[in-house]
Amino acid sequence: MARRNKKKFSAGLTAVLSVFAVIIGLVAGLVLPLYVAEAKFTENLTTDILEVHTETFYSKSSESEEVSTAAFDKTQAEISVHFLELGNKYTGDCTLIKTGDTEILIDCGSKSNSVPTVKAYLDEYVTDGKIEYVIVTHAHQDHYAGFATPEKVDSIFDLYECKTIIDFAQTNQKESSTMYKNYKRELAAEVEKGAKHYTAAECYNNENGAKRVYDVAEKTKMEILYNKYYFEKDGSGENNHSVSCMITFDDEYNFLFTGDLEEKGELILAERYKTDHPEKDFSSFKVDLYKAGHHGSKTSSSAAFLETFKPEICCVCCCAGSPEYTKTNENQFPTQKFIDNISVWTNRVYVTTLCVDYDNDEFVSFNGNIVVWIGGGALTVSCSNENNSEPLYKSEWFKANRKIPDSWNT
Ligand SMILES: [Ca+2]
Ligand SMILES: [Zn+2]
Repeated sequence: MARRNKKKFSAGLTAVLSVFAVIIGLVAGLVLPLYVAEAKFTENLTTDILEVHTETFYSKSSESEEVSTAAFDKTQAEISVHFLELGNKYTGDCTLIKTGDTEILIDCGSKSNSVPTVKAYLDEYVTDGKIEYVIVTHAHQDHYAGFATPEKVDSIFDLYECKTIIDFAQTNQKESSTMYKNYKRELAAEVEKGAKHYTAAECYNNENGAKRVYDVAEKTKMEILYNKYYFEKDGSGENNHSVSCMITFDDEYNFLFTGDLEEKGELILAERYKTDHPEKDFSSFKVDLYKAGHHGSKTSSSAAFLETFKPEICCVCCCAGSPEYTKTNENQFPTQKFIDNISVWTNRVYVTTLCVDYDNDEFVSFNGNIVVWIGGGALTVSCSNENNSEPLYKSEWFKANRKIPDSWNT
């Protein structure tokens, strides 16, 4: 009896389950594709609609002034550009670009004691232990300290297998400078282990195995841009020796990095970029992302340079409002001049770190680690500081320390 009942129950259950299976099949077969199509369609709509989903995207086709607030989703990112905080009160650059298993690391400042902070971040992304491309823009501590550590301190070259290293072709550093000697030693050791090393001058000239344009990944190109100061020293300082590059994703998105290049270098770069690219229409050509030259200094991001590249998003690597270089408030990074110049093109300006009390070593995240990434056909800015993912002009620091430019005042 019990057995029969059970069998009867089982037969009934099987029938019910079969009906469910048919329904689930129908849902999976018919409704889900519609849902997915709808989701894909929605991604292409304006940001107003996407706000319903609590995420806002900036997409190429959108004219909206909305800024993104979505969290970084590395499983969705086809390419991501990361501007890192450096674990101390000092301004410096360190940018990671990742697409697939390929990473490009541009610079590693601000001090040798930033290396553990940078390593903790990189380890999340450099999952194969190999950094395919390293660019060292120029021989200033806030850009190359992480490569130029004392012998007993691990450098980036000690920590990762760096495959291709592209660095500055000129420097005013003396051979006797401790940090420069450290750099040469660490670089030579990495080359000894198999790294390829080229200067930006060799890259631009396609010499000695170096390339001007690298196909770094399936959809990603990296072009080393012209700089007169790869070929002759700039006696006025190190900044104009900076290696500059344009990274292009999917023939559509352009990311521009110019190290600490200053106005005279910028103008030469912009003019040569136009003659090197006769196929581009510079009345409409834009870069989607520009790392503010020289940390938002008043001597970089010059008006004519920006007019060539028309940045849509700008990230500033600095400890904002720090007296590290000057006591004059308006000339502290990001400077008033920089803000006035960039404001002509965009109000989407983000800043990594904020100085609180320089003398007492106090600093906090401004936007924190900033990630600009492409996934699902949209370009999104994500900030590690959950309390501030807004652009600079909305911040209390900005309101207290900078004059709002006319073009941001609408
Ligand atoms: Ca890798
Ligand atoms: Zn710098």
